[in-house]
Amino acid sequence: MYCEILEKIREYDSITIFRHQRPDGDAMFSALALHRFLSDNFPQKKIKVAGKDVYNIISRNDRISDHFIINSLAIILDTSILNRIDDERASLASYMIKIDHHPSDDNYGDINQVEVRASACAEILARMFLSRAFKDLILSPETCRYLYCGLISDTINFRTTNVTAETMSIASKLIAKGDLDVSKLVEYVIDTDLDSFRKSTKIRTMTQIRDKFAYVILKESDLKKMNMSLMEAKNNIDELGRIKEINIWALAIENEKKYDCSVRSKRGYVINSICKEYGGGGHINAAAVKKLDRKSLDQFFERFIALSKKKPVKQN
Ligand SMILES: [Mn+2]
Repeated sequence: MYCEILEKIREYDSITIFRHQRPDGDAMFSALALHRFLSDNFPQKKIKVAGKDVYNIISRNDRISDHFIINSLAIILDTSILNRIDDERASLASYMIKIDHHPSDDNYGDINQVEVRASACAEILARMFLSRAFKDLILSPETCRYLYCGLISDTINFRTTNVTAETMSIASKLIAKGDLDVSKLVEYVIDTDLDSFRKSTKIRTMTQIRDKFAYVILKESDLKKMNMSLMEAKNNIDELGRIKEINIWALAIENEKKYDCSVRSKRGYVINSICKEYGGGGHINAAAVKKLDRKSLDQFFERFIALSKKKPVKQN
């Protein structure tokens, strides 16, 4: 598959890189890594990064004409479904390559490089760049740095259940090849500023516990009081993790009278199937739903309360 992707890259004079709406670190750093990699290796090609939304640490949203997209190869990163791409013009492109690690039935690409065992989209890109098919191409320290940032962003510095020996092996190669300062990059990507720290502290005090399920419901009025955006609030889901007694945790945020809810779980607690029933989706231990009314949210939570009391199932 990696050979086919490289063939397509060679074939096109212009390439547009896409990512999902409200990009997280994996989506943004993967886009930057791919942009850097392609620019280093194919300076004669025109490479653009599409997107409207921004990411808090670093962003790149190029101005791109319809004409450019129509004639370009589209590479879509970290985006499981077509209508989550942060520029609906992606489907205008003459050829689409999807590179993603989310389980999904939406094979919208002409090539679909979907590796659900990968901890991050950045892990897939790194594996591809390090693969035999790509061995004659330049992998610059900047590309390594972006990939490593994507990796630690999605895995919260290698804490999530989808981190594997392969993840660490790839991380190790990136550190060596890019001569990366690991502690500096953790500070850059993971550490919080004082303002966010204070807000997270407030959110933690709002935690409610039912059996082995922990959750916070943030109303629009709470966000207003804390002067917090929806996106900023969402990042706090991990604040509810790291509790030994808790197996599943969730953060619901009111948005236009409905609730968007992120859910996380420990290994052995399968939550994405429940999210799917409520119109959402995601990974086994990290999933989300959107636009639930209050009644559905309560029912949704009841499912996790029940599940949280059960013994974990085997999960590789
Ligand atoms: Mn990701």
